[in-house]
Parts: sequence; C-alpha cells; structure tokens
Amino acid sequence: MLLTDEAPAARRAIDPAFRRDIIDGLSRAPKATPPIWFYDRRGSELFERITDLPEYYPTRTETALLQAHGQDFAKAVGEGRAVVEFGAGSARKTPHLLRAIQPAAYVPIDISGDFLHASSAQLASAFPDLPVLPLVGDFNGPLHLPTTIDTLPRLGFFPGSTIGNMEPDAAVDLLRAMRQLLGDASMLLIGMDRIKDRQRLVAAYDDDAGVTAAFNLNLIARINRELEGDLPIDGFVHRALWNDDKARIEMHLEAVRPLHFHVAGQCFRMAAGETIHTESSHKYGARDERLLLRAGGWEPVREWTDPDGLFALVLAKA
Ligand code: AVI
Repeated sequence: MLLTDEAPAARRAIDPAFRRDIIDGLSRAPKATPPIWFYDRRGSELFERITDLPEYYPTRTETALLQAHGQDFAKAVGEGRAVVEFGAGSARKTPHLLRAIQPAAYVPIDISGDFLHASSAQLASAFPDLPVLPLVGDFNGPLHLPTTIDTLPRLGFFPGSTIGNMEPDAAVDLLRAMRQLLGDASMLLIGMDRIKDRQRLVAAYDDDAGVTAAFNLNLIARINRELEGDLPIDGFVHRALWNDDKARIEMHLEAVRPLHFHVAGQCFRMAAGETIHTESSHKYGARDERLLLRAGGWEPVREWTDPDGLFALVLAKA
C-alpha cells in the first residue's frame, strides 16, 4: 500500500542548497563539496552499479548479513515497529529486514524523489499489507515523520555505511538527531564499514570498469547542467586514496591542467594537480563503532559481522 502526496519530479524547482554548497565548496581552499550532490538520477543509477561491482564488497557483505540473521533481528527487535530507513535509495536490502521483523509500517527517506517513489512502489507491491510512507528529504536536516506512525515504536535502519560519509562530529550530530526523531522506545540497526587493508579499500573506490570514476565525474556534468557551469569534463580525473591518519577513503576530482571555469556566473581557477575533495568514506574498528554510537546517544546491544570482519551491522537501543 503506497501512500504519497509528493509532487512529480518535473515540477520540482532546483534545490538552491545545491548552488550554495557548490559555490561555497569551490570557493574554499582546499576545494571540497558535500557528497549528497552525487545523487541526481544518473548518479543514483551509477551508485546502484557500484554496489554490484566485484571490488565493492560493502553491499554484498551487508546483504548477506541481513539474509543470514533475520531470526536474530526478529528476536532482538520484536514485531510491530515502524521501520524508518534513512537514505533508502533503491531499498534493495530492505525486503530481507521487512520479511524478518514484520513491521507495522515502513517509512523510507531519501533526497532523490524519483528513485524513492520507484523503489517504494516496488516494495508496496511486494508487501501489499504494509503501509509504505515515502518521505522525500535530506536526513541531515529537520524531518517530520508521518503522523500515522505516531503511536508505533520505531526501528531506524541506516544500512550501507552511509554514516561513514560524514565527518565524525557530523556523524555524532546525526545519530543524536535520529535518536530525537525516533524517540525513547526506539532502536537503530546501522551498517558500518570496517578498517581493512589499504589495497582492498582503494580498489573498492577505484574499480577497473571505471564506474566509480563515472560516478565522481557525474558531479561535474550535474554542475554544468543545473548551475550554468562550463567545467571541462576532460579537465578532471577521478582519484581515490586512503587517508590512514583519518581512517578514511577520500575521493577527489583532480585537475589535469590549469583550469578556468564558471559556475552560476562566478569565475573559478584551479592549478594542474589541484583537487576538489568530493567524498570521504570513514571506516571504523569495532571499538570505534561503539564509541561513535554511544556519543550519538545510542547503546549498542548486538553486532553481526562476516567471517572476514569486513563489515558490521550493529543494533543499538535509545
Ligand atoms: C553511500 N556510501 C556509503 C558509499 C561509500 O562507500 O562511501 C558511496 C560511494 N562512493 C563511492 N563508492 C561508493
């Protein structure tokens, strides 16, 4: 049962926050833009392709954990909760959880409305008795849950190690905001990517087929299309590197020659070799995970990992 009152995508205005974030990001030194702007329609499709790449272990490892431990989740979480998924995207992993815990409602939240509505419709037809209440929005900002779930205890679901795309202080703020949004009786099931050898990490963000490079470079196409930009796509290359000090993968767009371009009427210059830092993907050790959750107001209660310890699903209570 799909319940939605959103306007179709074609009628939505371009987000002025995109303009602000890109102009601010290109004006600072070093240049850095927030990763949320990767996810236009093409970016979301490219991300789906990334999740199927042989080098990109997080998605299949987390999916296997969700498939394998359904009974454990049901026992630990109980029936009749409203599942609130943060950054639902295509929600490909969600059916495993929904089947296992039999929730009373499902609220997928995502910034990309087109994608969200398509995946919500699919889920609603696979679970005809489940109220599916999609919410288009940025989970980093204020959100209002549908009033229909007011009386239900909530389970926040934040898979995919998306928390890793935030700086640790922002991650703590987000966990606190989730705690506030979901309420006292809530639980949170969160996916976190573990620290592992550098080679494996870098390969996951710089695949042989070049899909992650296309995903990164798509930001330039989006800026040109939506913000009257004239950045030369062939003036940039994709870079992925492991920053060991900060325990994170960084993605950059590196200028291959001196560049001079415009965005929304403003002029920018880059030296050859200078980069735009487009994404960080922080990785956490087992103790770091728990520390982060506690700092965010959540008490970890259980944890599931694969035999190689690549990825962890952590269940926490408010
Ligand atoms: C969405 N997020 C968790 C992905 C990650 O692994 O940090 C985004 C991504 N960027 C490049 N590949 C995947």
